[in-house]
Amino acid sequence: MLGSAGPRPRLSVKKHEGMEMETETQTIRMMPAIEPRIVVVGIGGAGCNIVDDIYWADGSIDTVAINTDKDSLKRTSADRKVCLCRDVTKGEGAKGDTLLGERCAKAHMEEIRDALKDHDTVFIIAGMGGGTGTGVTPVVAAIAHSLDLITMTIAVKPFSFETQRVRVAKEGISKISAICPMTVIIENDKIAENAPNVTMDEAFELVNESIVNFIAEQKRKISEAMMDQLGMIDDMIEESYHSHQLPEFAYSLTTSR
Ligand SMILES: Nc1nc2c(ncn2[C@@H]2O[C@H](COP(=O)(O)OP(=O)(O)OP(=O)(O)O)[C@@H](O)[C@H]2O)c(=O)[nH]1
Ligand SMILES: [Mg+2]
Repeated sequence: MLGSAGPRPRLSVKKHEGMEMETETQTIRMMPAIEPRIVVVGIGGAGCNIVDDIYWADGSIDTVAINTDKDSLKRTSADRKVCLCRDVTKGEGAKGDTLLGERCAKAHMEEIRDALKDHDTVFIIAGMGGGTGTGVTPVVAAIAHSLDLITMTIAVKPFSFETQRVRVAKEGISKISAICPMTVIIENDKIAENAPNVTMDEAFELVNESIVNFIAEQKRKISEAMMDQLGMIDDMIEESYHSHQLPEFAYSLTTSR
């Protein structure tokens, strides 16, 4: 697997836990840690490589790997794996057949829905031009949409020398962006231009790393926005407390009675 030479220590992050702190006079209940419910779904070879990197980089993000290629899926580390139509693809991938990818995804819609539900935000990541990433991604984006999740798709465009795949990728990207307005296109070519002397695998690693960093940044922004909102809620509650907007049978401790 690219960028994963043997198991690395996984950062452990406490999920949604409150904490009690003892003082001399009282026990104070601290605010629970704010963790947005983010799930990253990697589809096909490229998507699964990137999800594997995210799995090892941040234990607080849920990861789902979806593939028609069972060996590739076996090598991928993720919280949840969805193997698509092993009987149909013999577990050997969709081999560039986007319609086959789409059909396989439609046969596993319930399993995919189950992996996405209970989250607020989903990032869908896939390389374009092959059968799995291109065929499955629109189905996953439509499921995310039906669940009302905040959805961003990150579609990786193949190198321009992968001529046949470039055409397929173009069609895939327009289909995906019609379903998911927040679609980000990452061009493998651009990275190769900026780092001209790298091998293809090294270029993949550079792109993958930049996507992992992008997701980390998005997570930080979402957490900050949630903290801000929590601050607003806190202020609002405090204001009603001090302005005596209480039910008539109640009283506030600051009210002089
Ligand atoms: N950035 C990046 N791009 C990749 C990586 N692996 C493959 N790609 C690109 O993604 C395109 C699609 O390849 P895959 O993701 O392997 O294809 P797939 O979706 O598995 O499709 P099938 O194998 O046909 O079922 C390729 O043409 C490459 O340009 C990767 O690890 N990182
Ligand atoms: Mg594949």
